[in-house]
Amino acid sequence: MNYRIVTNCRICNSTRLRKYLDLGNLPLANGLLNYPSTEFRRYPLQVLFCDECSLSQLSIIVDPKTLYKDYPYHSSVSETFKKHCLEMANTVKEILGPKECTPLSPILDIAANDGCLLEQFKAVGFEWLVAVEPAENLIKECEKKGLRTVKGFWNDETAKIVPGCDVITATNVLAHVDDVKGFVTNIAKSLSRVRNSFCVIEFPYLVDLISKVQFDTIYHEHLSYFLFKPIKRLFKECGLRIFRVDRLSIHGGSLRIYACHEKYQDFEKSTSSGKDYDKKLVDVPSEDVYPTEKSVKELERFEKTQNLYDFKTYQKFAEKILEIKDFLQKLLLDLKRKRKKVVGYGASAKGTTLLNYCNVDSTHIKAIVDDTKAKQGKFIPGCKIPIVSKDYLDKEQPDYIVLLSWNFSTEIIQKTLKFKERGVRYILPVPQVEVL
Ligand code: DWN
Repeated sequence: MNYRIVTNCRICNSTRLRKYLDLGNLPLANGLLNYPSTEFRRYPLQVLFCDECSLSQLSIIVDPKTLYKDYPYHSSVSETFKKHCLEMANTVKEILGPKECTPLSPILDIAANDGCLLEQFKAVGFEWLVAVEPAENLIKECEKKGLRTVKGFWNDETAKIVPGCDVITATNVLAHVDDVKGFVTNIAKSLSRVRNSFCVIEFPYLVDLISKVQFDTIYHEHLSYFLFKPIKRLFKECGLRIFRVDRLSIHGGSLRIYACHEKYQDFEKSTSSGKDYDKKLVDVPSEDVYPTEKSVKELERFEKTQNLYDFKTYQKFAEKILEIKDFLQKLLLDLKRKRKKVVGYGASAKGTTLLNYCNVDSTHIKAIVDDTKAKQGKFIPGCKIPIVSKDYLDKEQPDYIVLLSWNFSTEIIQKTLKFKERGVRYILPVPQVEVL
C-alpha cells in the first residue's frame, strides 16, 4: 500500500475529523497512461473537515515519490499564468524597495515546475535565482533556462543548501504537502537569517472552491484545502507573521500571502564607543520593516461571514456536486445520441477528477486537446480518453468543446476563436454545467 490514512489534522493535530465528501475510488490525476491498456491504480478520494481549526483535508496521503517523480504539468504553457508570474515578480521588487533589491538578492522558488515564475523574476532584473524541484523532467527544464537548481522536495536537507534568501516563493505547492509545519518552519529559518526578507505563498482559496463548486480541483495531489484561519495559525506557530494578503482570480480563486519572520537578526545601529567592532547582533522586530496591512484583518472579517467554519456548509456543497454529475451525464448522453462531435480542451488534473467521477469516457468525448508536448499521445487514466495536439480540431471540426481547464477559459476560447466563429459551442462544467 503506497498511501497512509490520515488520523490527525496536519495543522492542529485534532482527531475530530469528519468526512463531508466521497468521490469514490479515482486514479491519480496526473498519472497519464502511455497506452489505454497501461495498468493504473485507483485510490479513495474523500475530504474531511477538522472541527477544531476548519482545515479541509484528504483522508489519505499517497506517497509523494509516486506522484512527483515525473510530472507532466508545465506551468509555462499558459500565457495567463506567465502574466500572473510577471505581476508577482514586479510586486516583490516593489516591496523589497530599491535599497534591498539588487540583482544579487537571492530568490528561491519552491516547487519551481518548469521555471515559469523564476523566468519572470529574471525578466525584471533579478539574477540569483534558485529552483527547488523534485520532478526529474522539470528540473531539466529549469537547467535549460539557466536557473540554479536544487533537486528535491523542500525539507531539512534541501533547505540547508541555500541557507538564507531575500525572498522565498511557493505557488501551488503548500496544498500538496503533508508535513506543512516542517515546510513552513524551514522557510521561517531561512528568513530569520536575512534582514528584510519575506516569503510569498499562493494556494487555491477554499472560499472559491466551495462557492464556485470547483470540486474537480479535489484530487490526490491536493492534500489540504485552505481557509485563511488555519493558515494564519500555522504560520504563527512556525514563527512567521502574515503582513499582507491578496485575493486573486488565478486558478479559479487563490490567496497570496506575504509573510516575514517575527524578528530579524541585525547589528545594533549605534554603540557608546561608536566603534564597529563593539557592535552586537540584536533582534530587530520585523513590524518596523513590514507593518501588518489592513488586508489581513479585512480577509479575516470577510471569511467569518462565509459560514465555512460550519460543517453544514460542506454538506450542502456535496449535494451540489451530485447535480453537476447528473446534468453533465445527461448532456453528454444527449449529444452522443445526436452524433455530435465533442472534444475537451486542457488535459488538466482537474479533468481527470471530473471525467472519472462523472463516468465520462471516449464514447462521449473523443479526445482532449492539450498544448503540452509531454501530454500529447497519452491517455487520461480511468476514462482512457486520448490527449492530442490542437491540429486535431482542424481535422475533426468538433461541434462542442468541453472546457476542462475552466480556469483558463478566456485564453482557450481565444485560441479556438476560428472554431467558435464556425459555430462550436463551449461546455463549462462548473459552477454549474452551462453551454456557452
Ligand atoms: O496545483 C496544481 C495546479 C495549479 O496545476 C496541480 N496539482 C496541477 C495543475 O492542475 P491542473 O492540471 O488542473 O491545472 P491547469 O492549469 O488547469 O491545467 C491546464 C491544462 O491545460 C494544462 O495541461 C495545459 C493546458 N492548456 C493548454 O493546452 N493550452 C492550458 C492553456 C491555458 C492553453 O492555452
